[in-house]
Amino acid sequence: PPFLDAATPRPRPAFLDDGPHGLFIGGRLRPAQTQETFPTIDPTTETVLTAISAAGTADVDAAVASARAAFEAPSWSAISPQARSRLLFQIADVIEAHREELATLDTLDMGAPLAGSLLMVDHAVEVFRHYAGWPTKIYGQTGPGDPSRLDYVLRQPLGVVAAITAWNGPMLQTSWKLAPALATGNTVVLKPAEQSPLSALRFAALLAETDLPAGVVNVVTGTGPVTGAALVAHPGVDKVSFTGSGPVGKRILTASADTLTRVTLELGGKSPTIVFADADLRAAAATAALAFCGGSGQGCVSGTRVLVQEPVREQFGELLAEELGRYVPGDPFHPDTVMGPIAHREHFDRVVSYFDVAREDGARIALGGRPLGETGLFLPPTLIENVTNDMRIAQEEIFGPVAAIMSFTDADDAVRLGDDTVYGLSASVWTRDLSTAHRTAAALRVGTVWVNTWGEMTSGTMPFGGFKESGIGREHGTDVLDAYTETKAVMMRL
Ligand code: TXE
Repeated sequence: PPFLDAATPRPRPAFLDDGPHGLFIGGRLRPAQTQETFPTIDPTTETVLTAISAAGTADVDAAVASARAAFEAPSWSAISPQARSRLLFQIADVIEAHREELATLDTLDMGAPLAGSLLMVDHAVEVFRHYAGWPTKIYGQTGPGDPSRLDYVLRQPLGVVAAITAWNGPMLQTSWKLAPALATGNTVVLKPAEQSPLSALRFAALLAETDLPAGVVNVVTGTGPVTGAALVAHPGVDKVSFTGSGPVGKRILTASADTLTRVTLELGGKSPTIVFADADLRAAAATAALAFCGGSGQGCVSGTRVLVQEPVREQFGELLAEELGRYVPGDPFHPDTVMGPIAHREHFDRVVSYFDVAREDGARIALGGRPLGETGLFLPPTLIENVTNDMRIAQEEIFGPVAAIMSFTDADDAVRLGDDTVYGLSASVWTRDLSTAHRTAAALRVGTVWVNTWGEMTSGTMPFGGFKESGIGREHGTDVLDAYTETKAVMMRL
């Protein structure tokens, strides 16, 4: 498919022209008090989609105050678990009813192929339905206390949650943060990434049509250093749940020290795809290609280091090259497109800069390695050889369709190499040997291991997060209940 296909209609949801695209505070969309806006840009055409309000400190204050008031109001704090559950099902239904519009907004905003954005929106629906089941299943405990006392443990919401998301999966991340926070009884101020804020604002407008009390969810748009930083430092925020880069994650953790705000961080990765010689090599090659080209490689779990056991290194390289041929970047609205543009210009330039880094370090670009087309931010799949694991391209998160291919000798060597980065988010292991699979999965210091597959997501049943510098805490699973609640010990003398 061409980069911008004249025959493919470019939808323009009416919402885009409904401006001003204000903040969502107290159940209403309203312009920022700053009166300032910033443009959001379509990476396929590099044209401005619309103007978005830029929230300042006073706006963040208003959003946090709104979330606090909603948290304390009986309409949220005193509702039954069943009623809270029904509200979450209602949110899922409203997303589902607008799935095409929300997916279209994400594709316009950050360039993912429309089919991929639809999958993400459908996933968001499932996530809200998953968490709709939790309010009625969160139990406290009784303690084994002195018989003359009744000891029990209450599990209570934290209060106001600041949810800060990145641009690479807007609706997915919105659901991952909001659904568990609301299921456990918190209220939320969401700050979407400035590069892709549209679906969060449309979602907010849709929430106003549900029975969710005003102020339970608020949305502030703006840049990280202004809006995000004001939110993180706000004394009225009880918890920050952040998805984004390592440096910002560390800054948030440092800032939280003053107020001891609870923090969950979901940061980046440099995840290995580990292919043992006994694996189904064709399936492994197809998935290894998907693992770093899907979403144009802009995924925290992207498999950007392909580690292949020595005897099959050559054969696997050929199979992988063949599979990479399927990832021709193109117009994300074209039905045949499997890979869209890079999400925004600054990031595109950063990814491109790594091609020189690779060459300077003595690696060889075997495939791809240069921008495509004149308009739009398109990059081809790029495979880099002659790499040693200490090179920058093997250590730093590039976040584009770029992978380094290396070889290993045995399972110990695979684990050593796989773990040899500051990150520990995920790994994909390919083998037909059960012992090798289980031993390698147990040994790797990562939060998720996929065996003979990659990138599979659950609606929220499995914990997700990173070891080492890939983050702190977990989203989903049962861990997430701890992440959004406090326990309270009550001891009563009888
Ligand atoms: O992230 P930032 P960017 C990695 C990936 C990417 C790099 C940079 O390698 O190339 O990070 O991406 C908000 N206080 N990941 O620049 O800046 C910001 O507004 C509070 C991996 O987009 O971390 C946005 O909403 N908030 C990752 C969010 O943080 C601040 C996904 C992420 O922006 C802030 C994205 C501040 N001081 C990038 N500064 C993953 N885990 O998947 C920024 N923000």
